[in-house]
Order: sequence, then structure tokens, then C-alpha cells
Amino acid sequence: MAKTAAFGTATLELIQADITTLAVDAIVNAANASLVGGGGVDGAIHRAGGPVIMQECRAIGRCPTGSAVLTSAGTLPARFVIHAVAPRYAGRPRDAELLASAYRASLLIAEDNQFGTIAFPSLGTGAYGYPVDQASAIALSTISSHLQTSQILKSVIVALFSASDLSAYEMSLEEVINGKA
Ligand code: AR6
Repeated sequence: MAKTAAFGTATLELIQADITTLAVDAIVNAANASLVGGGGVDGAIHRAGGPVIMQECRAIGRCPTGSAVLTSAGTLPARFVIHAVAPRYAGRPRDAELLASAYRASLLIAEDNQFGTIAFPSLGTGAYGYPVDQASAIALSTISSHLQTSQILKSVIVALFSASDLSAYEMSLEEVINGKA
């Protein structure tokens, strides 16, 4: 099953990893709209990056669902953190729009800042309850269609925490490659 694919001039890669260990231009955080921190990947990023990230989040204040903001990365190996807010899953058509929007907003921030390499976690599929088979299709179709026209991003990694999430994303990548998603 596919773990990598080329879109435009960029590579999309699926890996199983703790996103806080990745030395990329930016890692994406699965944040909440109040930017107050929490559990899951948000908790891991603030723990590993130290208090600077929270100070910057407080100064920014809010990040509406479906959008994203940029902070520095404190003591993380990455250079920056893009905080993106997925919807709390409720089975509405709007959830899919908001999830795609959270990915797009992150990709636009990366390009505005000339980042060549970024890493996403599986936004929305932990505490916010988005079913991973649906979320992975939205994530990968949004990222791949964005990369078709991007000149700046060279590498997008999706870092999955569990083997079962990696499998779900591999299946969705296969569908994107075959033009079904
Ligand atoms: N590296 C990569 N992925 C991880 C890591 C890690 N270190 N830790 C967890 N995951 P979640 P959400 C995976 O709950 O659903 C927070 O409290 C995890 O297994 O982090 O968007 C925020 O403050 C799951 O697959 O994000 C918000 O309030 C994925 O990351 C809320 O949760 C996303 O799970 C956001 O919920």
C-alpha cells in the first residue's frame, strides 16, 4: 500500500511517528479555538516545546474552527508550530468543510512563510471524534490538490500516532492516487 506520492513538485509521505520529534520547518498542532492547550498532540507539543509557545498563543488569543495561526516552536526540533483547529465531529456536512479548511489554512501559512517541509498530525480524529477513515480522505485530498499548484512546499509529512491510523491513511492515499477521493 502506498506511503508516498508525488503531487506537483512536492512529495506527500505517511509515517508513524511522534510529531514532536520531527525536525521540519513547521509541525501542525491539533489545537482548540481558544488556543489554551489540552491533551493529545496539543499537550505533547506544549510539553516538548516549553512555555514560549503558550505565551505566543495567549498573545494571539483565538483561532476560529477551520483556521490556523503560527507561533515559534520553543525547544522543539521543528522551527515553527502552525496551530490548526478541526471541528468537533457531529456528522454535519459542514464538518468536512471545516476540516478541509483547517488543512488549507495551514498549507497557506506554510507557503506565506516559505516553508519547504511541514508535518501534520491527523487533525480532528482524537478528542474531536472525526472518524479516521473519513478524515483521512479529506486530509489527503485537500493536501494533494493544494500541492498540485504549489511551488514552495517540497515535502508534506502526515505523522500518524498509531499503526491503525497509518493503515487508514494508506488506504485513503491509495484512493487519492487512483482518483477516487
Ligand atoms: N504525534 C502525532 N500524533 C499524535 C500525538 C503525537 N505526539 N499525540 C496524539 N496524536 P487530538 P483533535 C494523535 O485529540 O481530535 C486537544 O485537547 C492522536 O492519536 O490530539 O483535533 C486540543 O486542545 C489523534 O490521532 O486532536 C483540542 O481541544 C490525533 O493526534 C482537541 O484535543 C489528533 O488527536 C483537539 O482534538
